[in-house]
Amino acid sequence: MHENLTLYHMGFSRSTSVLWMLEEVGRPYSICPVSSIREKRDSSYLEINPLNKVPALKHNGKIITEAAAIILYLAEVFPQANLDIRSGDPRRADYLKWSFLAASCIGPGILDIIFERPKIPASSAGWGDFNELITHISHELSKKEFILGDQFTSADIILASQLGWGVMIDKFPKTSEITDYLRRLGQRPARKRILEMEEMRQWPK
Ligand SMILES: N[C@@H](CCC(=O)N[C@@H](CS)C(=O)NCC(=O)O)C(=O)O
Repeated sequence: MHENLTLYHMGFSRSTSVLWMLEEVGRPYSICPVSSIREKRDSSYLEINPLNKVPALKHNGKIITEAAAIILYLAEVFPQANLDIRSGDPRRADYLKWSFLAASCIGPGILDIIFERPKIPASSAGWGDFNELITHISHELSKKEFILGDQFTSADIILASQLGWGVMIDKFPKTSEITDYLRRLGQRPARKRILEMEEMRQWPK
């Protein structure tokens, strides 16, 4: 069956992670560019995403938003890409943990650093202490090639996309485990294509 996939995309943004996922999935897709300037953005985009945010994906007429949700969705609907960990697999718990932790804790933690927001008490921040979170991730990455072990999954796309923004910032607590992980993933043909398309020269080489 011919799949109809359109990504509403803004370069060098959260939708870059979905672009990477689409390249890994390997099905034909089209890109509908969305202006990064709100005033220049077509108001009809609000029908795609009432929150006026990218990315959004249209798949066979159905819209899905939220970068991490789109990535997990694509992994599930295209099982041939082997990027999903199905229900019943004992690795499923970690697959969900890393996907959600990356989107809901690492991403906002990085934004706090970028905008130099006052530090939230560890008891209130979803990630506790950000340095401890990075130490935990680095420890996990020191033991394996991908976040779930030997298999590259969409959890790596969600996690590495967030860490990739982090390492571009001076104040991010960069570790060799994270840099090595990003370097490894940067060797993937799909990731290489995205790095070129989006001119992401800061990705560790
Ligand atoms: N929670 C959303 C956040 C999306 C988001 O913040 N997108 C930014 C780009 S990185 C955006 O649309 N910025 C343009 C704007 O708000 O006008 C997701 O993870 O997909």
